[in-house]
Amino acid sequence: MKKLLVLLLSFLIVGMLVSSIFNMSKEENPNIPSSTPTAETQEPPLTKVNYAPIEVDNTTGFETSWYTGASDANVNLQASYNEKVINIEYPGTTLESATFFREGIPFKKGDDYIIVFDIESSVQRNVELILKNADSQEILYKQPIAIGENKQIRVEFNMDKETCWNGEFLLNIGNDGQEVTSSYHTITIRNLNIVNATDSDNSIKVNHIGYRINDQKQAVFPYSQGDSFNVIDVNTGAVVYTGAIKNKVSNSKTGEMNFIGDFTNVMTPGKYRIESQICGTSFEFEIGDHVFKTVATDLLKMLTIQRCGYDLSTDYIGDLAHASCHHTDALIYGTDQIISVRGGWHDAGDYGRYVETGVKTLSDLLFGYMANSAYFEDNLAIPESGNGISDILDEAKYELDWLLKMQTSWGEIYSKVVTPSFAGDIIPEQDNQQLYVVGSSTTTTADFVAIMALASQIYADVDPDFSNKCLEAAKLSWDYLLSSVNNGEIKNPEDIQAGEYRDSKDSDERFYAAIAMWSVTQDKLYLDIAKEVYNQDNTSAQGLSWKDIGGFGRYLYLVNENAKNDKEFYELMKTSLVNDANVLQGIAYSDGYSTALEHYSWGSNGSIADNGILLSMAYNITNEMSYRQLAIEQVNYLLGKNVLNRSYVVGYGQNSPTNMHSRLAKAKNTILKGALVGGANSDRDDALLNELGENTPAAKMYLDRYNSYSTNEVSIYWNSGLLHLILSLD
Ligand SMILES: [Ca+2]
Ligand SMILES: [Ca+2]
Ligand SMILES: [Ca+2]
Ligand SMILES: [Zn+2]
Repeated sequence: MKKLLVLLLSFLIVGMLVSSIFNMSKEENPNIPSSTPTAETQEPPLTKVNYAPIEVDNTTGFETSWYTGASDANVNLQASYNEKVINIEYPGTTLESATFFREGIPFKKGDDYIIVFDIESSVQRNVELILKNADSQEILYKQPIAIGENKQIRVEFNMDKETCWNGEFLLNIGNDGQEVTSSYHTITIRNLNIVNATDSDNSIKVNHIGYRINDQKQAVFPYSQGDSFNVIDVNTGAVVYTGAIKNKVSNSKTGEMNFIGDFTNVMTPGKYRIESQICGTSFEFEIGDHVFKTVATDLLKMLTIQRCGYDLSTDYIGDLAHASCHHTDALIYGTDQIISVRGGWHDAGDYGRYVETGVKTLSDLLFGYMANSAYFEDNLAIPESGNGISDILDEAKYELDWLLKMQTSWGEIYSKVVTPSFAGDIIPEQDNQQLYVVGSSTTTTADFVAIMALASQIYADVDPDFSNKCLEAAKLSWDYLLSSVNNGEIKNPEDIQAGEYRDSKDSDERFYAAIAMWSVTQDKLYLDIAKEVYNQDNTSAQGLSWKDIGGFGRYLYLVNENAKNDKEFYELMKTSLVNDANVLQGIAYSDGYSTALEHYSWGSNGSIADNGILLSMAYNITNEMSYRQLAIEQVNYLLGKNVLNRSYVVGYGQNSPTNMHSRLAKAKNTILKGALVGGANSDRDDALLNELGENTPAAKMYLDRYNSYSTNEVSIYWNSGLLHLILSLD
């Protein structure tokens, strides 16, 4: 009897309490939404783009983190992945008599959270949702909820207190003072998600620029509990496509779970964003035929900006306008001889000029032109626009003309033009140090032969005189090369601080040189030498980087109309290419972003572009569509579909670098628009990276800081790689 009286009394008190909270207007308690949304009501569009889900269910299917508690009540919990059924045998005397909770949720000061779950009860009743600091018991948020039939609860919460690492989600599910509550009933909770809406590292990842109409289109989601995503037309607000979030991939390179949403079927040109109830909203992007054209143009014009020894007015390069620089004669290191080596491109964030990287860059430009010669016309607003020649060939010729100056009278090629020390953060025309021509090697000599032979082929129609000049130069250096053995990598003298670009293996350069000579002359002698080089070192046909560059030779062979006449060597080259592509495919398939990179070292973005080029080459030779799709995914990575949700091309997409390591941009206090930065580097090659925690996943080892030169520098040969990739696909 006494117990019943206490019960009745507490029903009354709790009932009064609950009703007073319910009657409180939104103005009095801003934490209470004016209406509790249900699954049926349309959510207002989310305004934030970054959402990080907090793991509220473990992923093995066994529940470990959720509990029920009772003081004078009797409840038990049947929990499975994604569903918790609470049996309330006896509700106790107060709403607080029974609880359902989970601790260990971080609530960070200033961050916004979204909490979404479905709840139903076998009887109509009231419960109370509480977010609190489990250590201090301070209540952070409180909301009464009336439940019965299944409904969705959605709460938005801003953490305005000090960060609390042991936050708690709690429902008070004891006696709410209503008759019905005192009888046995169940409460079921499903699809519970707690999302940090401020965290920038976890959101829906898309290519920020866009997707071409017929390409595979995927977004990467950080989380899924069987939910779907919508593709929204930004202009009309209409949902144009709904798809499932699926294909969970555990990604060790990003430290995440990745889930994939495919919207390849959206093929109407327009501007879109992707939304999911749980993960929020992606950046906006385009679907269209020519989405990469503008970025490709600026990728090329970055090379114009890098021109050395040329007066570049604002007409051509805007804020980055600079006068002619480094045009004095250079001393040949260790001698008193001087030569004129004016011209060429500054390599990167520094003002050095290097044959190794120049030839890689030129290879990308000329192969890109071969793949897609109509892409750029004569109108890019560079100094040679309007001369009747495609501007990509004009830009390439600026470097080729410089390379010709690096040739000795006996055919050997000098390796670099540098100053004794790296310039400070000054504009190039203020760097008045003595110029030195340093070193020579068989790698740079073979590089020279390859690119001059290729240039002779490419310019034959547009500029026959130049084409002949290139071929003569190539032959002179070829003869020197044949009579020279590998003279090893070039190390800088002690009193020269410059990029080293050390390359101890010259078989790949020799292979490329021999194929390029064969390609332009069709003289079998060169092909025989290429085969000889390949037979001695079958890695000589691999690589698209400044160091290992033989892959350009391999592809140049495969696309030659006479290649198939030598069926055996053709198949050898084709198999070599396909094998390389299959290795990359394996790597890409184990990564939710389809990134074809195993190790994130210095210049990872350049490697990703190069690997994309290789996949694109494999597609062109085999017509195997999966290679092409993966090649496109490498473009997507570089333009924003990556763990950091960053476009790595300065000035393009959201969240692109603003503190790129470029002396010119720094001295001009502006950005180097159109430059691809080096990207994540798990080798910690600059001191700033030590600010990132010991366990930072490889693909997140990036800092948009000027002094993180090993992640945020620009270079001509990373730019050219992405440009070549786009040209090969577009
Ligand atoms: Ca032109
Ligand atoms: Ca090399
Ligand atoms: Ca090499
Ligand atoms: Zn210069």
